[in-house]
Amino acid sequence: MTGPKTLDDLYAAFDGLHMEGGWHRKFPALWPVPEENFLPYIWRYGDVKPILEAAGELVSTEFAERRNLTMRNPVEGNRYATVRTMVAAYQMIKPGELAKAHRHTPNALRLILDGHGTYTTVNGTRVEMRPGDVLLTPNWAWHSHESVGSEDCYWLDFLDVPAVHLLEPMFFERHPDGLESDPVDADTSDIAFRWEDSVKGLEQSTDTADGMCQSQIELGNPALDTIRLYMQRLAPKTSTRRMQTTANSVFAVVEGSGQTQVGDETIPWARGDVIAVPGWRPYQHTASEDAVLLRVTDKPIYEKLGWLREEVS
Ligand code: 1HN
Repeated sequence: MTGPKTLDDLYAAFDGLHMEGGWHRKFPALWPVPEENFLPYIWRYGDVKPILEAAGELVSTEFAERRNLTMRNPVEGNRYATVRTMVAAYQMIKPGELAKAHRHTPNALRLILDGHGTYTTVNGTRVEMRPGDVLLTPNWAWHSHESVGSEDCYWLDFLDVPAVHLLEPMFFERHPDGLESDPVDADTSDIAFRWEDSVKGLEQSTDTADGMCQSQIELGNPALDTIRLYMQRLAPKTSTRRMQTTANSVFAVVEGSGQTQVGDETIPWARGDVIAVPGWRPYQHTASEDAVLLRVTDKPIYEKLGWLREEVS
């Protein structure tokens, strides 16, 4: 035998070949249930709005193109994501400003918070952005935003950019002409979920998402290849059941106030806040007053791959 004679020599030989024995790993490869990784966290609109206002004075859209502030999960080593597969951002646009057209493979959606007179153009269709509306920008769709009104407009962006970072199919380009030519105005569109329709839908819905809300409607089915969207109404002074799911969620508070228990933490929230609920962390909501949450979840990824596990207790 000419190979290594001792265990130490054997392991040194593995190292030399950039290999590792399954029985003496430096880091485990398998574990019984999902490990805690990304942290539950909240970004408060009340903290962010003055910062965005200041950015409005200091940073022009000429310079920044898009005045968006992404929310970085505070887990150590994370450079960008809000939860494993998704990033959320606050964005503000001032009267007369323009965010030029671009497209990218990450899927995106927006939830409008405040302001009127702003339009988004998606693949040649121009739609108004009104508070409570949810607007989609699917994979590789051109999109630009412009303000023609007299108010600052605030919204939330949600994208699957971190999923694209993980799997690496990133493509991005700016429109060669800056903007799409001759957009067509539309009030109803496949990419627009209007607030008044959500309110009506929630009044009529009997879906309680297994006790996770008083009523829920899904926007799209799914809204995007990687993202499902649910508007959820919570009844005042009542707690939902407790949910544990492998899918990640980001909740945006569309209306009302309350708190969410995630693991051992209790996180109070109000209108415009964004709450990161990473996968497999048990969570439960309690509304103080009538509340509506937008749940943005990467559930389609887990569904398609056979990795969705959910328990309600
Ligand atoms: C993006 O393209 C927009 O188009 C907003 O408004 C936020 C955050 C990360 C990456 C791309 C937009 C974004 C973004």
